[in-house]
Amino acid sequence: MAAVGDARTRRAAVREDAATERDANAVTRAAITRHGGTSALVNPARVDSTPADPALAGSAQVDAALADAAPVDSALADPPLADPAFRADVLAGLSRRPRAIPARWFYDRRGSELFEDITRLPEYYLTRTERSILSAHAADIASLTGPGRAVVEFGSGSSAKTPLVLSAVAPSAYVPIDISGEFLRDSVAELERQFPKLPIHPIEGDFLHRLVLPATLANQPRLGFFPGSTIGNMNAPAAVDLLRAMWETLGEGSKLLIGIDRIKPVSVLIPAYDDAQGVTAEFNLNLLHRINRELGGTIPVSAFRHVARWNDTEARIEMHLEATRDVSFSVDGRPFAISKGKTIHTENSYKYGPRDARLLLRSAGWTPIGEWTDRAGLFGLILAEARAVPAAP
Ligand code: SAH
Ligand code: AVI
Repeated sequence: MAAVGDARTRRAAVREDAATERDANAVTRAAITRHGGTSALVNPARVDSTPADPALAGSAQVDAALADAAPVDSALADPPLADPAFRADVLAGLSRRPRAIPARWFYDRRGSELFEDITRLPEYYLTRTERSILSAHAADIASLTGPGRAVVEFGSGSSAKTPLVLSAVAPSAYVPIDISGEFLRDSVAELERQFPKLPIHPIEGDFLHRLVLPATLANQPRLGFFPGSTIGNMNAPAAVDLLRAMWETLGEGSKLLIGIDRIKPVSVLIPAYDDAQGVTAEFNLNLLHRINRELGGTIPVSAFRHVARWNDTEARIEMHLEATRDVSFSVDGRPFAISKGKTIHTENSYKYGPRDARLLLRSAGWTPIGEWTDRAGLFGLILAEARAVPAAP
């Protein structure tokens, strides 16, 4: 079991665990619970690295990368230990065409802080709208869920909306799951102050992987909580896979309270993802800083700009980082080049109509039993139940 000390110790533990997993295909575990001894799955790293683009293998590019090396965070004498899954995703993502890096890597400590800043922006309607729906309908939600459930939150972040749910549903325990470990611990400390009698079992890990809930929750009914429209950051197959995995983790008869952002005019959507103060741009560009810091990258961050686009066919906001000039750099010693105008695709944020959202849930065995929205219909909050899929007629 990995001890949970400072960030460096934890990353080292995760790294060891990943090596163990590669060797023995074992599930790795660590605990970060204040209730002592309860185990929880921690970030079993994937090692599905894709080979580098052979077109970039020439020494001319290596020379260009060295010549172009800008003053970067990697100049730090003692860079933090890298998560092997982060390294694999970045190297594969920069090698494929179109270039794309999974959005979950936004969330180092700085990324989590920047996301919190985003939630307070006037243009970012999602957070305040969802919170207003939760406040207005907490009693209805509680009467449909019933008391005494263990609340399991996926991508809990600051847990800022959680008190609204915990106060309403009289939970038996709370299990926040997040990939952003330091931030998770700070959020838990704050919740412990607010709910001193509530058992809290945080899990630092990737909710896309198999999760094992603490054994003490074995016989407790569960309520999954997945707010913020984080489900929108996955494409439909990945979203269905995740919802199915949640079904398996939580079990038949469990409930899931999920926030899903709705399709709306582009004039509202674009500013929400490209705000006037440039906070979303900083959030997006922080991914490059993180690569430089943790993977020994030499990316000249100032040669990239934040781009947010609406893709109507796919019903999604896309975030990209666009090169404003031809750039060459290296990551983890591997050379890369990006021509002016080309982008790294960093995030999708899918938006759903109410029927699409319900269909998505049903596709994964979740039957909607309650639904709430705001007056303008900007955002949907759905309560669903894990039922065995009925036989088709
Ligand atoms: N639930 C909060 C935060 C949403 S931001 C809210 O509604 O405001 C998305 C959160 O999910 C971040 O805290 C991020 O660290 C976490 N996250 C993103 N991908 C994840 C993954 N694959 N596994 C675990 N946590 C993830
Ligand atoms: C976490 N997730 C739901 C946010 C979203 O709206 O897609 C992340 C985000 N990206 C840019 N702004 C906020």
